[in-house]
Amino acid sequence: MLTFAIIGKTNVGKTTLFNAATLLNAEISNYPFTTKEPQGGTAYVCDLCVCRELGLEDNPQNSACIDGWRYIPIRIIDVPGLVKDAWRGRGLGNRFLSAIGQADALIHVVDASGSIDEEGKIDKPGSGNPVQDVMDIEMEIELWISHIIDRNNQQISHDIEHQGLVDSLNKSLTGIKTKPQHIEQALQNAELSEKPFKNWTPEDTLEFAHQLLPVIKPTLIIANKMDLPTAEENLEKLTEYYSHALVAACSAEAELALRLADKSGLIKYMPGQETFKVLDNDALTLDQQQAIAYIEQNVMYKYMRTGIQQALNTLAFKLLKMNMIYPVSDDQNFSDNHGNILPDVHLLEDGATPLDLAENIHTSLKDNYILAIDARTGLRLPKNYTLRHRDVVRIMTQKRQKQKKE
Ligand SMILES: Nc1nc2c(ncn2[C@@H]2O[C@H](COP(=O)(O)OP(=O)(O)OP(=O)(O)O)[C@@H](O)[C@H]2O)c(=O)[nH]1
Ligand SMILES: [Mg+2]
Repeated sequence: MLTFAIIGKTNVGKTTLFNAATLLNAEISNYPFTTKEPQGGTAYVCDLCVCRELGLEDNPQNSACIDGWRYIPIRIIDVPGLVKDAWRGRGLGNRFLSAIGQADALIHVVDASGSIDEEGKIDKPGSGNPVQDVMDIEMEIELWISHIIDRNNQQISHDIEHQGLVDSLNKSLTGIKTKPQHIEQALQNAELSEKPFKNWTPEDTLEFAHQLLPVIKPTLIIANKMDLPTAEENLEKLTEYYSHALVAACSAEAELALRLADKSGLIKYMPGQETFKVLDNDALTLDQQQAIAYIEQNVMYKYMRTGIQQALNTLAFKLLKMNMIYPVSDDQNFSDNHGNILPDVHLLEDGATPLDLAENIHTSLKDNYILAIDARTGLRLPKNYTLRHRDVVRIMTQKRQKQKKE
């Protein structure tokens, strides 16, 4: 399953965002280091479902369809707050850095209101430096990566003789999900492709880690706490400084409040939407009315939405270039063998073929693969066909063809 890790300094709102996205109740507080262990949960990415376009009433099995929007589960991990020198074991140590290694992409939360100091303690809004905060955390991860390389120096030097530099480095870094092409690209960007590994300086190793990080962990920066007045100026600074990256304006607390209010039946709110509807104004306490007015005024009118659902979608569809593919067993009825219409959606990377889809469903499907059919047109898809976002595909396997003949 696609996995996103939520990273950032302590007290920036990671757990609030995690709770909003998963509606679990991980402990939230304004003490530094409230979260002590990485914890995982299920969130969703969503896009328009094909059901309406095809005029079908669907019965989703591995995902959900709400008002014509298909929600696909992904895993998110709330990583405890990082501080300077975490890679050396400072703060809560570096043991949870490995949670970052498992992730396909990173959600880097920063307190855009500037309400935390260098150490992550709550301070006067506007006094912090969010641009520096992002840099500090990135530096920690890069130092951690270079530390892995340093630790494996002897092994890498030994392996190079048989496998070459790319494969040896890749072997030492598989724990953080590298691929040989990532290593090659980072070596090139760091201008280290030709330099013998034995001559690398500590600066070379760090530069390699710096180039590797964005390649292996596409990152979305979440400028959080946008509901606070001091955030707007910092958002501008963040977008300017990180012009090469995506910066999303969010209010995790507003999203959490809206989702909770929706869950308890006070309002109707669909994550990602620009509006919400109060169902029964009389049922709201004064506090609740004030909270809703605050969110309307400081988040919804200003930024159109809380930003959380868009952030998850942007990571999946734009940064990781995932496509939603609908496999079906019956291409006439767009259903599985039990008659469920458009039962499943699989997230596959851009460039994936029908054979990749078969493998993603089950390895046995890949082994018995014969051909794939585009369910919309009934036409056979070439083996090297590149699947497109929202394709509906029937995979035919050997066994099924034999059964057909009988
Ligand atoms: N105004 C405002 N406050 C927020 C927002 N998101 C989180 N907070 C507050 O920021 C404080 C820290 O939130 P947490 O979610 O516990 O932060 P964290 O990053 O998980 O902190 P650690 O686990 O200690 O690293 C809490 O007081 C939250 O209520 C937001 O969007 N707006
Ligand atoms: Mg936390």
